[in-house]
Amino acid sequence: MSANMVRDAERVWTALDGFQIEVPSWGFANTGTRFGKFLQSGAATTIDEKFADAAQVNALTGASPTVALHVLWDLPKGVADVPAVQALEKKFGVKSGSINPNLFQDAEYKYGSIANPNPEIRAIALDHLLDSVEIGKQLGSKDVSLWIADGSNYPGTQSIRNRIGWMEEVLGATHAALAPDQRMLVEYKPFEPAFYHTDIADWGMALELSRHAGPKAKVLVDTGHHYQGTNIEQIVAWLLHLGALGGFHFNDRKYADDDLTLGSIDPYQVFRIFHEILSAGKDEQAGIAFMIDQSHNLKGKVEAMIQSVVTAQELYAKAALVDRVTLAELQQQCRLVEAEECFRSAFWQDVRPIVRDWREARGLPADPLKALAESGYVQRISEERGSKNARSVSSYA
Ligand code: LRH
Ligand code: MN
Repeated sequence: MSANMVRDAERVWTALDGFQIEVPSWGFANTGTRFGKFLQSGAATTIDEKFADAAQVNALTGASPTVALHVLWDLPKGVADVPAVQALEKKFGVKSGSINPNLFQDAEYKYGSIANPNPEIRAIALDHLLDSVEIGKQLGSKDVSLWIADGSNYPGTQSIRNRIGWMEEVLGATHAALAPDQRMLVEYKPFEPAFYHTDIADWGMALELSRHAGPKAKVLVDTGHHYQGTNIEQIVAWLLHLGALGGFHFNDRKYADDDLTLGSIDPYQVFRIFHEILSAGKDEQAGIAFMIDQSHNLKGKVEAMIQSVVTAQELYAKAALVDRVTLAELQQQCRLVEAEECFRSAFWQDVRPIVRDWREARGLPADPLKALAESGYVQRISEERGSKNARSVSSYA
């Protein structure tokens, strides 16, 4: 093995030993679009099944020890469901990760939740946020991750200014309820389900709202929540510079918030984001939450989740191979082509053999997807869950 190969292996192994990415419970459930759902017999419908699938992904990849929970989908009885979730954590050996409130599906949120003109509705939304904070406290979860779908569909129908003030009030009260080691992550999204204005539409709005809320509020970057052509890694660089980057929802897209599997359309995008992260100080890197946020409408859900974790590991490993010392010199001297080649050559490098060796050295299967196929896990859950899933509705409306 050449000295370069030994150096590369060390860099990749060190990077992978520190890399974890959270999987979303809803990524294992039957999801669809407004045009329908293609039910899968093996899909998870109960929180038990979601923990079982998350544990399978972690067992085969060694990189996803936590599962993100959506409160109304996973803890419909709120705090009362905490003991049951704690029992599942013990049974399956994966911890509850970020707590995601649901402020978008209930009828009373038609004109918004925390930005709704009606103070009673805002109070209901705040209650749900405070429940979510309490659930996080009892489960020992660090992050309460907020996506606010609020907005409007027609110009002139809502006061954008008033809504900012209402959001600040509710987010301030939510921040005040956080435990010392808890954080709230503010996610932005330019549109959908609102199609004229969205109250938290971009990183600037999320940044100002999190700053106004307090020091435990940070910005969450969902890679699918940007207009075409947006330079996402530049937003990441800014948020790092401002100490405001809380974490990511990774997925991929060709058009809008398509929630496709990570790296399936533009893997170079994820590589460029990881490069910004790995170029940051160790303390800055420490607080950044990596999470997957996808809905697997066509692919097998457990396969797609394993494929996404493996792809994230490979792209993180590639980013770890960038010779950042040489790159900094070339950038400083504006030696453009050499700098680009220094940067890009890491992306072109096939890290899969090194990653396979790392897996085996860590007692993990060299090829997680192959191991899943050989385990018969998907066949087993399809048989166990098939009849129940067959009864669930496929139409969206
Ligand atoms: C909104 C979003 C948000 C989740 C939801 C499942 O598009 O990205 O993070 O709550 O997807
Ligand atoms: Mn998201």
